[in-house]
Amino acid sequence: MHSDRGRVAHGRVCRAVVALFVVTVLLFLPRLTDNHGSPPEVAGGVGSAGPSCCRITPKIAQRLRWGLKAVRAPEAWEVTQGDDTVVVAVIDSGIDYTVPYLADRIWVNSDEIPGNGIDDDRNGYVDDIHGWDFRDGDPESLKGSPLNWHGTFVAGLIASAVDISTGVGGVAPEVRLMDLRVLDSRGLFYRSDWNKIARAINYAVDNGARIINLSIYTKETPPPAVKWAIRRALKRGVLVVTVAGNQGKDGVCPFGEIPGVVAVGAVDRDLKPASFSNRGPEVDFAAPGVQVISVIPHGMSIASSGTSFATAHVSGVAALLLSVEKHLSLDGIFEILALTSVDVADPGKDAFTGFGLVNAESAIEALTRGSG
Ligand SMILES: [Ca+2]
Ligand SMILES: [Ca+2]
Ligand SMILES: [Ca+2]
Ligand SMILES: [Ca+2]
Repeated sequence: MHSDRGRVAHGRVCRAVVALFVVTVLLFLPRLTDNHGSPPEVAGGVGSAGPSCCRITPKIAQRLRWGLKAVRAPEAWEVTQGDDTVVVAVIDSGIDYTVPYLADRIWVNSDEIPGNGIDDDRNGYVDDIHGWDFRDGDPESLKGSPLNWHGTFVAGLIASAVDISTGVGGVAPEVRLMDLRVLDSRGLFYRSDWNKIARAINYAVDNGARIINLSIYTKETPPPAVKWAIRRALKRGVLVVTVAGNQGKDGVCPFGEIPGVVAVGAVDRDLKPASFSNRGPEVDFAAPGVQVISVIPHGMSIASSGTSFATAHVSGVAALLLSVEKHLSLDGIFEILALTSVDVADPGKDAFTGFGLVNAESAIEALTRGSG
């Protein structure tokens, strides 16, 4: 009996040791196989300073709703809140479109039957009903690895429903959002991910997006495949909007150095350039990027800061313009935005804010005057 019990106990210990060994190997295996033992090199990620305020009372909301007011979105809504045929691709960390504010805003690929395992529209992606998760290599941001909050927040600033009590509201609440996830659960991407970004850009262009919102920073010059994809997007008349960057330094992030890409700096509610906002001759416009409100996965609203969020405001204003005039060229969009922006910071075009703070009301007015 005693020796039997001893053998049983010994067996249990052995099994526990073996199990521990297996778990340890499984935990470290992915790291060991990535880049032959060294951790993958971070090439970029979310363009934000992180969430900073997590409980929004109506009073705070009223104060923080300054972003929509500053770009004169409510005035522009008298003409248009956006058209559901205008699609903005959000290349980011994925969108939680089950958040009620975003539920009806997600783009639906009507040529694709979801969940049947067939690439019905033969675009190379099986069951891509709202976009594609290039991070996981699956059709769905909400399944697989957990979402970083950033993409949902950006999507909300572009097109969420407007809710006065929480301060949440997108600049163009009736346009559609294409969800192209490239960032991981930490909001990062790695050197080995550049081709995912190139493919996401190509997907946006090939599947009908008019605007690509690229609220991600990169530490290094994008490789030729990405530059080629961006140039192709621009040639096809797809507006590419990106961050100035959040390092508070001279020189914008490399996406913004590519000719034709719109680079956006951040201002605060006094319309002063944010201290973190990078500057340079490539900065085209400024928009609200300090303590702006939007939603995060599971539906909570928070306030956060970064040129990512300024970028989303400019995408929203451009989406309103395209909602009024679908055949507007990229030069046309740029010209209207430049002519109607409100001069802030140093007089005239300046390195922090470019042509100035985008103004949806004046832009729509100029467009309807021009085409009427
Ligand atoms: Ca497909
Ligand atoms: Ca299908
Ligand atoms: Ca996934
Ligand atoms: Ca200025």
